[in-house]
Amino acid sequence: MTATALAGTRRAFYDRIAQLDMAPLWETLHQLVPPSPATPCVPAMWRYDDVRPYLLESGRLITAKEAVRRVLILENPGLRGQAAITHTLYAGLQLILPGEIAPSHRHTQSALRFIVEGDGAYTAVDGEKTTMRPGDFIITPSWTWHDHGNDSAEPMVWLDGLDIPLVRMLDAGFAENYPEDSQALTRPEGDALARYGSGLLPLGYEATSRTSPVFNYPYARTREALETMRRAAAWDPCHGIRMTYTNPATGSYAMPTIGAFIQLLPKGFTMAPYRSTDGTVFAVVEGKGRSTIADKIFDWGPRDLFVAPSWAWQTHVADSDAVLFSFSDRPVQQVLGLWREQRGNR
Ligand code: 1HN
Repeated sequence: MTATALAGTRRAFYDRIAQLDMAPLWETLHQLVPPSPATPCVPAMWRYDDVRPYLLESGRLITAKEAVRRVLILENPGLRGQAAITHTLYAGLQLILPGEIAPSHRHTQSALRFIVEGDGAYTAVDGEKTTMRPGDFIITPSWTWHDHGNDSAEPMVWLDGLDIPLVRMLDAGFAENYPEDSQALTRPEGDALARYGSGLLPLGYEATSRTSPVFNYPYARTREALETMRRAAAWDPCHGIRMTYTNPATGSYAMPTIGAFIQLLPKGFTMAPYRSTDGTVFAVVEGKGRSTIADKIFDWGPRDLFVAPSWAWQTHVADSDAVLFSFSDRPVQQVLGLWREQRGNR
């Protein structure tokens, strides 16, 4: 048989087996097990100044109540239409205006909030309210009731991060609405932080879930920790001072599916190149700088957002002291034994 004849015979064979819902592995084997991650996710950046007018415009188009959650999804340009910023994670910017309530519901998807703008709106999670301030890291564990409200006089905006694409892939999504807009509160504000987040734990406490019992990690405390550490700590050549938000009862990540980090980059320092298999979303809290992600260069300032795909080289430079928040699916990859990282030379 000539090569062309053989190709034709194979094609006809593929067509025949397709009718039995079968396909030849040898045609796709190399794509199925690439030598290194071949993600459709691309490096991308959202400048807050570009996005903010549209966010406020959405506030004139729909109420928080009608929308349930008034969010503009940050779609990775390589993953359009999938509500995904990386292959496993969703990100969006949520707006809640003075006087509004985003009604209570719960779902198996875990969520994090990182507060971007405004001061004094609240979120209620699992029977407790917390006031949100810029830079606060707040979690909504899987299957906990949560609603948001804005009793302040200003619009409030935060970054939402959820494991939606991951849970979708696992077909493990459930959701339900609370019978009223606001859930019943069973504990005073600050209870969880006092009880579990003060270097103390209740006598005999045993973790009943993988998710942290602390649900607001206030920026004031985080920032103070970074500031104190900088005086003693050696800077990591790739990360500056980078810390993981943890579950105080287990020492592990705050949530089982999403890892979150905060890092201080010193002024004028060029970080060494770094890459890891967890595609990572970054939110700039303070400072100005530049990140090279694969072949893209992003100049960033406060409130800007960018994403680094799996296994893309990243290098950060801070023009002034800078604080970056970030999140990824690292806990999932680590528990499955899949996570890899590589450090480059400066
Ligand atoms: C959700 O419940 C929130 O509670 C935000 O604020 C974004 C995106 C998809 C599905 C549920 C929230 C969400 C979400």
